Amino acid sequence: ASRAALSSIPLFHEKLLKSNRILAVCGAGLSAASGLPTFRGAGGLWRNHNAVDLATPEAFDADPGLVWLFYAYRRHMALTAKPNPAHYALAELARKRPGFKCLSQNVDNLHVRANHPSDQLSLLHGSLFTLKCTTCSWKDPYNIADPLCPALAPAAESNPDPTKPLPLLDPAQPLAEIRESELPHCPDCKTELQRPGVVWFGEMLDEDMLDDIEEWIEKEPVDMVLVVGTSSAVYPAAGYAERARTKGRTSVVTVNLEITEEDWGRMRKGDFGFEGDASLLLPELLR
Ligand code: BJW
Ligand code: ZN
Repeated sequence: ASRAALSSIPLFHEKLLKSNRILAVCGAGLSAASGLPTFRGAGGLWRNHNAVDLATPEAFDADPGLVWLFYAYRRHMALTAKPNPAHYALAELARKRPGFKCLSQNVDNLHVRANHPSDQLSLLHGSLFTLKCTTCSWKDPYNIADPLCPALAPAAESNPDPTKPLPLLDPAQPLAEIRESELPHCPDCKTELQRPGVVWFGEMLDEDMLDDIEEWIEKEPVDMVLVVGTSSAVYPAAGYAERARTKGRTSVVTVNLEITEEDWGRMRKGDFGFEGDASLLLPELLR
C-alpha cells in the first residue's frame, strides 16, 4: 500500500469507530513535546554518556553516584515538565472506551498526571518516582523529593545562566565525586543503597503486570494497536503490536516523528502510519 493510503485520517476514524479493543504501546517520543529527551538519536546523550548505557545494572554497580545523578536530573526534569495534549488524548480515550489499554515504557509519571485511569495503564519500565532497595524487598512506591539528598542537589538546580548549557550537562565541567555514603540508603536493611524503581536492561519486568497484559491480549481479538513515539527497539514492549495482531482484523497504527522506509515496509493491509509530533497528531486522531 502507498504511504498516502496508509495515512488517511478519515479511514483511520472509520476504523477507530468500529474498534472496541484498543491497545497503545508508548515510548519516549510521547513526552518529547513536554521537553523530556528521548533515549536514542539526538538528545540521547547525557554529558558524554549514552542514556541507554546509564540505564543498566552494570553502570549502577560501577558508579552509583553518576547513575543516581542521571536519574536525579531526570526526576527533576519530569517534575518540572507538564503532560502534553497526547497524554490527555490517551487518558480521555481510556475514559470513553473501557476496552482501551495503554502500555507505556515511559517512567516520567506524565500519564498519571494527565489522569489516565490506573486500571487502563501499565507502566512497563516502572517509575522514576519509585524507590527501592538494591538488595532487600523495601520499596517506596511514590517519592517526589527533589533533591532526594544533598549530594544530588546539583541535579535539581535551575540554570544560573540560561544563555549557557546547564553546568551539570556540560561534559567540560567536572562532576563533584559522590561517595556511596552520601547516597540514599535502604531504611530497612540499612546497609544497601536505594535505586530508582525502573527496569534496566537484563532485568525482569513485573511478572504480575506481564501476566495481566498477556491475559488482556488473549481474552478477545484486538481491533487496533497504537504504537506511539517509540523506536520499538526494546523488548518485550517492541513485540506487543505483532503479538496482539489477528490477521485481517487488527490495524497497527504507527504515530512517530519519523517513520522509516523499513517501518512502512513492515506494515500490513489495514495498518496506518502517521508521521509527525504525537502531541499534535494524537488529539486529532483520537478526537
Ligand atoms: C517522536 C517524537 C515526537 C521523537 N512525536 N514521536 C528479545 C529479543 C532481543 C532482545 C531481548 C528480547 N527480550 C529481551 C531482550 C533483552 C532486552 C532488549 O530488548 N534488548 C534490545 C536492545 C534488543 N530487554 C530487556 O532486557 C528487558 N528485560 C527483559 O526482557 O527481561 C527478561 C530478559 C532478560 C535478559 C534477556 C532476555 C530476557 C528490559 C528492558 C528495559 C529497558 N529499560 C529502559 C530504561 C528504563 C529506565 C529509564 O528510563 O532510564 O527503558 S532502556 C530505554 O529504552 C527505556 C525506554 O523505555 C526504552 C525504549 O525507548 P523508547 O521509548 O522507544 O525511546 P527511543 O529514544 O528509542 O525512541 C523514541 C522514538 O520517538 C523515536 O522513534 C523517535 O522518532 C520518536 N519521537 N519525538 C512522536 N514529538
Ligand atoms: Zn534493603
